[in-house]
Amino acid sequence: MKYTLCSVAVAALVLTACGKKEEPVAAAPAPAPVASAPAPAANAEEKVLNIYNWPDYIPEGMVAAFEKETGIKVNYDTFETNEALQAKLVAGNTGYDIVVPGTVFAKGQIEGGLLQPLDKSKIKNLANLDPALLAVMTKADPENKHLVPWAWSFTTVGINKTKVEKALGGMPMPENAWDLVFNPKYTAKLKSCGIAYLDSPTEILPAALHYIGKDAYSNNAEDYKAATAMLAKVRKDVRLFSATMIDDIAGGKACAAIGWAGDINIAAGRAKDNGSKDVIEALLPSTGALIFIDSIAMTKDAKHPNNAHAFIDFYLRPENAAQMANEMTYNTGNKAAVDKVKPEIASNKTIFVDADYLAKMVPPSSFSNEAREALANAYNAFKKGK
Ligand code: N2P
Repeated sequence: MKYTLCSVAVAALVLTACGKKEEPVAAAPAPAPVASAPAPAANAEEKVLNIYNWPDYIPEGMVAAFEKETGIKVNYDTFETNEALQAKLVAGNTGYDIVVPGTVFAKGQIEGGLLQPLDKSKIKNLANLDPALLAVMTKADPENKHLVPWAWSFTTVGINKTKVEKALGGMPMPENAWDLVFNPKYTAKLKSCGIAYLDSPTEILPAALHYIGKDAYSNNAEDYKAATAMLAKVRKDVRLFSATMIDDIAGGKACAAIGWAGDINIAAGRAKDNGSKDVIEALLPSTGALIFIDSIAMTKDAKHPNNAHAFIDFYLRPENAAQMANEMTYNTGNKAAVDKVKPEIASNKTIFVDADYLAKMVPPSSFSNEAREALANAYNAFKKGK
């Protein structure tokens, strides 16, 4: 698995804001069969596709390129946490054809019948994917029937090194980067330049559990107590909770964050584009960061399955996967795209992770429904306490 995940290239998807979702057209009553009537076309589907994905996850122009090529109008909306997507799927009638859950949630969504299997015969470009990544995903989707990787990366500590060094005032950087966001010795100093946390129980608690030496995906509520006791000590030093912290980091509102490596890389690029000389980077904590694999899936009641398959196949083309890696700084697990990835992306160890570091990372697992509820309660209590 080390070797594979490392060798994975990148893929990408498109985005653009989508306007209002079109209401599905009500089906007309079927006419009585007539012997001479022609069979309906296999893909007689309205030319619409409704996608629900994370923000900052698709290169500009990719949706437009798909629309131009296929004549399919894409409505592209975004969600900020796995919890938000989960709530939509459970409520039902989402109106979305394609959603992109992390595998930590997708496992339960598959088991609960919220997602439907894909027709692999319509996704020829599946062959471009790294089998090692697909093997890791069988933990959530045992036969790789429902999920196709959109991108994988890891939750970690991101810093504005320039500001952090200044705020630490000569104190050396810790050996374990998680100390910067979890150890009061450091947070007390970094609160002056701003600490940001992702705003999600299933992002923060696993990192906290891992930091205190517990299983990051423990389903044991006793472990959550230990994690929240640790978190309580740094609560007053956390300035903001956000799933969209790119501009907060790039713009100087936060100097240390628990965030997604790709988004921290985007923040680094954005700060540079804005003329900042500060060094912003995603760190590789000595005890390991937490891998996530966000996966394309089709909702159980998708109205446009043919269009959904066409889009997945389009996304898996090597040139599109490479564009995703190059522009969004996430790894897509598309092997056929590797030689199209820019050298500065291919050599970035937070996108193409070295095998020895990969071995230290925490692979994704899952939580039971009860555990997720307990995590949410623990997290909300943590956030409220100050
Ligand atoms: C957003 C990336 C989402 C990663 N830019 C977390 N699943």
